[in-house]
Amino acid sequence: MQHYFNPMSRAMTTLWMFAELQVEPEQVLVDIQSGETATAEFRPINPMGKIPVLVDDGVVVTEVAAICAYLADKFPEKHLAPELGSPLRGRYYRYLFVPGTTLEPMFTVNSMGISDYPAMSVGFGDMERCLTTIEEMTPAEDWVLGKQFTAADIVFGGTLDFFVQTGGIERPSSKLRAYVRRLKDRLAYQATHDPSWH
Ligand SMILES: N[C@@H](CCC(=O)N[C@@H](CS)C(=O)NCC(=O)O)C(=O)O
Repeated sequence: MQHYFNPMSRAMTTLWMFAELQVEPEQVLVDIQSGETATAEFRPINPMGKIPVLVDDGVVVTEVAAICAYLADKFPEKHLAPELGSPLRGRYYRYLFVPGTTLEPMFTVNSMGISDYPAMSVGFGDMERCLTTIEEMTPAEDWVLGKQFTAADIVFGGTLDFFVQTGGIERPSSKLRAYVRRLKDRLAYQATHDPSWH
């Protein structure tokens, strides 16, 4: 497996996923600052010119959430996903998908100072709804599926960690701060993140 990554990117989340699995892929460092994602070598791998990318036996997987979900299913013995067919799978998917499809676009638009958009038709609605959803979805104890830590915590929790760290969430609740603290206390988080984030 090749993992195309850069430490100053969303690929930190997939790096963390590998650390939780205790699996070591071949790491391919992509210099996004110098435009390596736009080269003739990289674009055929991901026409979006984005990292992270996972290549597993010739199969290309892009998107943080898809890579984490793929890896959790590839290594079922690590128990980073609820079993196939379990009703918990619905909750698991919700936490995997809501960050990239709904929260990230809202926080990006907000950081650009754009407020003139049709809340009814854009997928993210508005900031008030996103913050209420985050608060409702944040677990008061343990992890998003209860006692079992899963890839959904890496994707959803990792996104909240980033929003808090970068000021996107200006006033995180004590419940949210405690959840992020639990994530940061994990050895695999600490092994993959710069100490200034711990
Ligand atoms: N939707 C993608 C976003 C990936 C993304 O935006 N990656 C950025 C780094 S954080 C990137 O590769 N930028 C390089 C570029 O656009 O040239 C995902 O979830 O993986």
